[in-house]
Amino acid sequence: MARIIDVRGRRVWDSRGRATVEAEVVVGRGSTPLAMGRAIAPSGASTGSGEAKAIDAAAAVQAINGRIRDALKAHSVSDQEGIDRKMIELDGTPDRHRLGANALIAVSLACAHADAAARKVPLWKNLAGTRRVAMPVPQIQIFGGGAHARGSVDLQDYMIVCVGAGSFAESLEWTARVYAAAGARLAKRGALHGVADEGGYWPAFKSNEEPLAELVGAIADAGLEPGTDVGIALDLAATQLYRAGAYQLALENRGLTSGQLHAMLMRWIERYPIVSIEDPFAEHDAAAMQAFTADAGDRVQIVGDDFFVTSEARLREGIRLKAANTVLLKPNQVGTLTETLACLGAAREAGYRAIVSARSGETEDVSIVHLAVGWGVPQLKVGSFARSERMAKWNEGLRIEEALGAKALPYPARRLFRAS
Ligand code: 2PG
Ligand code: MG
Repeated sequence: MARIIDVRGRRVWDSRGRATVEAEVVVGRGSTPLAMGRAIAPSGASTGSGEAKAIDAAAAVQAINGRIRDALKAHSVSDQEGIDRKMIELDGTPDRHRLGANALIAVSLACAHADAAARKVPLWKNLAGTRRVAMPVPQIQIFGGGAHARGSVDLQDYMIVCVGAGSFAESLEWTARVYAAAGARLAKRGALHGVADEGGYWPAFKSNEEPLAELVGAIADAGLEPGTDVGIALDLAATQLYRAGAYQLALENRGLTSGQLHAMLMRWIERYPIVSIEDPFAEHDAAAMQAFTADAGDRVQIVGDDFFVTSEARLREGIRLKAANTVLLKPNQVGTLTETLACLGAAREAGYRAIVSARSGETEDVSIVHLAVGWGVPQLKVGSFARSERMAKWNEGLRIEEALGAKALPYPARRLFRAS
């Protein structure tokens, strides 16, 4: 059994040029090093108030090199739950602000990598064990707005889901075509202004609905059938829109009540091939989530991100209320892999869907792809189809799909999104 010999932290930089924390966990038998695992904490821009709190990167490094290292030395690296519990106890705060959720997630993930490395298997395989797994279906951003592109469209993510694709690789092939077509359309009207935080085109539009029509146009330009081949997924990140008692659409100079926003989204579902809507209402607006789920939940996936913040307790409350039908899993929102898995377990028990997601502040770390595959989560969201912190993850998915080969379970896109 491999035990933890050393844990070290390092201050590194993320895709927004902000400091973050990397952890390395060295494991061995006796004092002889056998393997090392490494992971970097991501960070969000549109964060839910219920998220575990990241602390200053330098302080997180200090916590790793001090209290966390002391607590984890000699611990069995295969005991992920014990490792995570130990860090949670050591932190002792409900929002993990003493040691920092960034310190915790970096170490938690680095331990998972070290365990896999000691067994000489990829992380996804170590997590899957003897279970057969499928490749996850990507949600890929084409236009980025909201908190990731200040002063542009109000909605945060306009994404596509290749609902008719037969494999992960084919989903990426189609996405490349749609992404290029969307860029060409913007260029044609002189509105190509670079990309937002997650690599989606910087959205130069006059309304929040216009990007939907543009997406349909881009899908068709790419030679694909809107709805049949490629559907649309939205993340409103609506907590960010809520000010002074209304959902503010600054671009359109108007504020909407929950009821008006509900009506607008219902209209959009009628008009466009929308298959998934994330955070359609603010994190506190459970009544609106409930009403929307009752109306639209049998037609589209309704995803809670800020609404659930990967918290098992918040998800269980949402399940009780029948609010949303899908949970977004972001390990750094809660702090450890064990807590993320607990949230996934609660979702599965209740028949809720799950999506593993990266953050808007990312790095070359590709752990998230391994988690989705290894845990058998059928969907993955890591931003757009540009910038290497995003492409590194899509490319890692291609490697895993190749390694899985014929042993993979059927690719779940059509089962999830198209009634056959
Ligand atoms: C989200 C994420 C990723 P952030 O809201 O789903 O798109 O953004 O990491 O800024 O919370
Ligand atoms: Mg979100």
